[in-house]
Amino acid sequence: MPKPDILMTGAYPDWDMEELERDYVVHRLWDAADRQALLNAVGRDIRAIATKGDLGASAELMTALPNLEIVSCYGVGTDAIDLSHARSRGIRVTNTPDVLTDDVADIAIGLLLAAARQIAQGDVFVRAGTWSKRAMPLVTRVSGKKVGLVGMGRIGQAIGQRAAAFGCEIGYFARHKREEVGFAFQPDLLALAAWADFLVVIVPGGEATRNIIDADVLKALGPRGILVNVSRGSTVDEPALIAALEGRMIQAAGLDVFWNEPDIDARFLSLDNVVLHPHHGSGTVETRRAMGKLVRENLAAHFSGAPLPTPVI
Ligand code: 8YV
Repeated sequence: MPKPDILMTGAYPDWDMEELERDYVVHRLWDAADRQALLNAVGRDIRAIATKGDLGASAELMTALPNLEIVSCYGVGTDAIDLSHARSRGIRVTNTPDVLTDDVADIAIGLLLAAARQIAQGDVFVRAGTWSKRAMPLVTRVSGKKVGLVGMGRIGQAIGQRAAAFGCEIGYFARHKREEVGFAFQPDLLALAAWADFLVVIVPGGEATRNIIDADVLKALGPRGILVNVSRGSTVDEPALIAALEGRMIQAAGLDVFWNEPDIDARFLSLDNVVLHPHHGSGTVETRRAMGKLVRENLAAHFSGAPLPTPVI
C-alpha cells in the first residue's frame, strides 16, 4: 500500500514529525515558499490534513483538496475549521480532547495568580535590584474569592475544581445549566461579572461566542476585577479590554489568547496590569506528546477503516 499523502498546516514537535513522515507522505504548507503552487501541485493527492487548533482548515483550503477525507486537529478547539464545509463533503474531523484539560486548567489558575499576585512584576522587582531600595507594593489575594467561569465544559470544570481547592466560591455562565456540576449556574453573564472578583473565560471560540466579553461585561467586573482568558482571542472584545486596562476600569488581566496571534496588539506590551502568555496552555511536553499521539491514532484509524478515537464529525 502506498503511503497516504497528508498536508500539514504547521509544524508539530520533532517526535511527531518523525512518526508522521514514517507513515505518510507529508507536505508542509507552512514551509512552502508559494502555498498556492504547492496546493496546485499536490492538492489532488492529499487525503488528510493534520492541523492545529489555531490554524484550523478553511473552506478555501479544503476546496483546494478535492480528495480530502479527514482533518485531524492537534488541539481541542475546532473553531478555525470550517465544519459546515467539512460536513457538506463528508470530510471527517477529529480533535484532541481530554489530554490537554489539566494543563489548560493549570495555566488558567497560573494566569489568575500571576495577575492578582503580580508574580511577573515581582520577578522584575528582584532582578532590577529594587528590593534593596523598598518593599514590593501589596497585591490582591486569590484564595477565598469569587470566581466566575464563562463556559463549563471539561476545562471549565477542571478550572472550577482547582479554584474550589483555593477556597473560592464558583459561579458559571453557560448556555445550559449542567446538572452534574456542583457550581452555581448564572444564566446572565453581566450578573456573573458583577458578582465575580475574577472572570475566567473558557468557552469554545467561533461566531456564537465572538466578543461575549464586551465593554459592558468588563464594566460589570469592575475596577477590582481580574479577567483571565484561556479560550480564544475572539471571545473578548480586545479594543474594549485594552481600553478597560488602560483606564483601570478593571484591575488586571491574564491572557493566553489574542485576536492577532502571534503579532498581538502592541498596546498590550506597555501595560503593567496584564500578564501575557503565548497561547501555550497545552504546551507541556507531556500533553503535547499525548496530543500528537491522538492525532496519529485518529489518522491511523481512518486509513485502516477503524472507528475514530475522538471524532468531532
Ligand atoms: C494548542 C489549542 O495551542 O487545544 C486547542 O484548541 O488551541 C491549543 O491546545 C494548539 O492547538 C497548538 O497549536
